[in-house]
Amino acid sequence: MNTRFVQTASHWGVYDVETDAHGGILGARPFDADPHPAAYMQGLPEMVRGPLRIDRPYVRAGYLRDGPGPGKRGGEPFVPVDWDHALSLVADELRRVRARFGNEAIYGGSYGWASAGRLHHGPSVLKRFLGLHGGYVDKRGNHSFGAALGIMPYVLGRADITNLAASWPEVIASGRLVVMFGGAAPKNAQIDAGGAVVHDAPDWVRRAGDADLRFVNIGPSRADLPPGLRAEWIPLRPNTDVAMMLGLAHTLVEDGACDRDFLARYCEGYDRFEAYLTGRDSGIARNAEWAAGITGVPAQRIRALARDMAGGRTLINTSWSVQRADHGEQPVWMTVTLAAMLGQIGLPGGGFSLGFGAVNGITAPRVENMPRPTLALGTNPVKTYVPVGRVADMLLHPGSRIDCFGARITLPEIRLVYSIGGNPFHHNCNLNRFLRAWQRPDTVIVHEPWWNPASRHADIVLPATTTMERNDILAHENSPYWIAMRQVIEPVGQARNDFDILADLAGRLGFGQAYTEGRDEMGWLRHMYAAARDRALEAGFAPPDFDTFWEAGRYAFPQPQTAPPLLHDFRADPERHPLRTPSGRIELYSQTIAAYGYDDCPPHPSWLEPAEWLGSDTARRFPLHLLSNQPATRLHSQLDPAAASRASKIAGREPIALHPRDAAARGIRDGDVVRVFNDRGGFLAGAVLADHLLPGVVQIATGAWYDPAQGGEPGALDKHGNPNLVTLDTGTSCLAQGSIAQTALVEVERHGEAPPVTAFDAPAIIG
Ligand SMILES: Nc1nc2c(c(=O)[nH]1)N[C@H]1C(S)=C(S)[C@@H](COP(=O)(O)OP(=O)(O)OC[C@H]3O[C@@H](n4cnc5c(=O)[nH]c(N)nc54)[C@H](O)[C@@H]3O)O[C@H]1N2
Ligand SMILES: Nc1nc2c(c(=O)[nH]1)N[C@H]1C(S)=C(S)[C@@H](COP(=O)(O)OP(=O)(O)OC[C@H]3O[C@@H](n4cnc5c(=O)[nH]c(N)nc54)[C@H](O)[C@@H]3O)O[C@H]1N2
Ligand SMILES: [Mo]
Repeated sequence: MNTRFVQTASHWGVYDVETDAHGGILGARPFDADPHPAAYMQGLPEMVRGPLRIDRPYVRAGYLRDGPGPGKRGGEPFVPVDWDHALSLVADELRRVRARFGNEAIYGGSYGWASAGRLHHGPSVLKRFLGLHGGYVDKRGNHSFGAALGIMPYVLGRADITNLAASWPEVIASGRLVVMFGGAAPKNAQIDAGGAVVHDAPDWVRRAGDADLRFVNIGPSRADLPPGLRAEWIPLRPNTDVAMMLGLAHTLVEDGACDRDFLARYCEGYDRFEAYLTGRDSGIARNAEWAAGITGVPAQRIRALARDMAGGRTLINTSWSVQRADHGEQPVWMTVTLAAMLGQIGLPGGGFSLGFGAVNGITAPRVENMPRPTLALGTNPVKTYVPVGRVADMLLHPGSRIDCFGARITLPEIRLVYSIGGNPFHHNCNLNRFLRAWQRPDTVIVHEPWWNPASRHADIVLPATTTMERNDILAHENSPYWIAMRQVIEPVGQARNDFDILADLAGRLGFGQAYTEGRDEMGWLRHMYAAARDRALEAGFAPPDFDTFWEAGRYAFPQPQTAPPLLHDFRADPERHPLRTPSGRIELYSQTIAAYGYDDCPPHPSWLEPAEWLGSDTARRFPLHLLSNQPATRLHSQLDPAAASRASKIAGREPIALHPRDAAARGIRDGDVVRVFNDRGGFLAGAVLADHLLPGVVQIATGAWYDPAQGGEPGALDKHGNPNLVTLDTGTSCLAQGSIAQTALVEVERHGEAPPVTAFDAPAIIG
């Protein structure tokens, strides 16, 4: 049979899709340079023509009947309309809202990973479009490492969080002891925002396992480091990392093992912190015994580890998950502080690292000055923003004031929400409250390829293409490649590219030329490529002209073998390379933060009790700490209906891991359907007994498509296993307002008669 292979790419890898003579999709084969392709590589070819594709534009029945206004989003059937009708509804509504309420009533902060590719990135084309329409309320921060983004400018004078991880070559060549809070689960290195090209984490793990290197995994799950590293596991109560780090720090002081020269030369405010640590200010010494009472780690073990750490080169890594919790700024700040006390910041294999292994390319030596083809976002005349996790507050309480990023902002009154490339019913916490909020605005417009929770909760649903139906370029700063992403098949049904949908709307609204600049898809790719190539040539690289690149399918930049340690230049010469903090040094006490006067973010790293944890009163009613980590079988909610994700489900539901002791106490057996709940809501899941967890901790991956027993009804039980029914939607603190998905207590019980899962059924269509 005549088949052909066409190269495309995704956040989880580059691959060739095989099609037959009639355009039928046969499957995908991995990129030739990729030694360990992602487990779910076949997911998109499998789903691209599946039954959940949205075949044409749709409007929620109540919206079509009544027009803009609050409505029962999520609970009503949809009515098919033609493109012209759908686009005139959108254009008219944008005009109406702008004229009556102004651009500040349009929320375009649209959060989400969308798909790989430098042109067809949903949230970016939306920003370009809404900026030209006069502006929009934007989001600030992200769900991934919001607390770190908020605190690091005060501590290190920088917010480039993804550049704060050590690299594998550095660790293997120079490391001795690697202490990891929250581990570095290899499943997470399958993806990168913008595209993973080569998956080499398993090879690095093998080399690290062979090297003379010791790993210590501190956290609630032994499974957070691969067995090949033969790590020592120190089980820790969730959200108590700061107490553990303080116990370690106190031991260094007791032993006289602090590097006082380093602290004096490179740091600001250590004395103030030490007064807190030793109890000189309060009478409470944060020593190993104190830490043991909070963390559940025996005091001798804390002391022994501190001594090991002081005994030679030590790298301390804290995973992003640790800061996705109440007061998440503190563990990040305390990580830097502990590393500063050891005095090895700037030395290879020493100091601190953040998010080592959290995404694919973060542990790779980076190509300096590698340009990327880019679509200009343009400017946003509206300056109002909200922290990304505070969208429900914004919709429920317009006009109220909140602190964030050192400012006090007033939450705007939003009438129209435009969302592309994200799943709000995946990324937001406390979904019952979020659903009430989402039903408030006049209009919600969503572009989506699939009938998933994002599109099901919209008023106007515009069917979007996937990467397989368009041309694009992959280029990521963490990966030394430019990759041609070629169109594999014709658009499915009436789907259109996000870029083209917005170009059409821009034309209707009178700024078509400004939006497209007269270029179509290939015109833009050539233009973006040419500009990036010019910069690459100036920097001494030699990418070919566009046609040669497109034909070859890739351009590989020369990748360095090693990366310099973080802050090595600052260490070498702090006067010539000061940090962009007020003192030019690492701030262990911040005058700026002191001046804010926040109770929930003191001016030096501190242990603050999380809103919910195993030591809190709430634990009497809800005695299990729920962790919701990133899934091994998909990217967030993407590819949940594909075979790899479905194969992982238990009785069709997302697996939740429980310690056998906790299961036995509740009469729960392996494979049972259980109900997980607290005062905020509940969901069903499939029980898996697992002794890799600390007793008292349960764990479920994020990303199961929200499947309420009654659509559109806040409070309805989710039948499929979405952890955000029970998570808390308050911010980390007044400083960063980051999301705190890892702070949630629950109870789990066996569920008798379980209703069928309907997450992967399309909604009712009428008319
Ligand atoms: N409980 C809990 N919740 C969490 C987390 C957690 O640890 N625990 N993690 C948080 C984190 S770190 C993150 S980053 C967020 C992620 O949250 P999201 O980024 O919102 O999750 P995705 O599932 O990737 O959503 C992407 C959506 O875009 C759609 N899409 C893909 N390509 C295209 C396209 O080309 N055009 C259009 N129009 N749509 C497209 C997909 O179908 C999907 O619906 O979740 C957060 N939520
Ligand atoms: N395959 C796959 N990979 C992904 C993603 C995906 O969807 N799929 N999502 C990507 C995204 S958007 C992001 S932001 C990164 C996130 O990267 P991370 O935040 O590092 O990843 P998680 O899997 O959420 O969490 C890692 C581990 O942290 C531990 N942990 C949780 N709470 C605590 C705590 O309080 N203390 C300690 N010590 N440990 C704790 C849990 O045991 C958990 O397994 O992952 C990325 N990688
Ligand atoms: Mo993330």
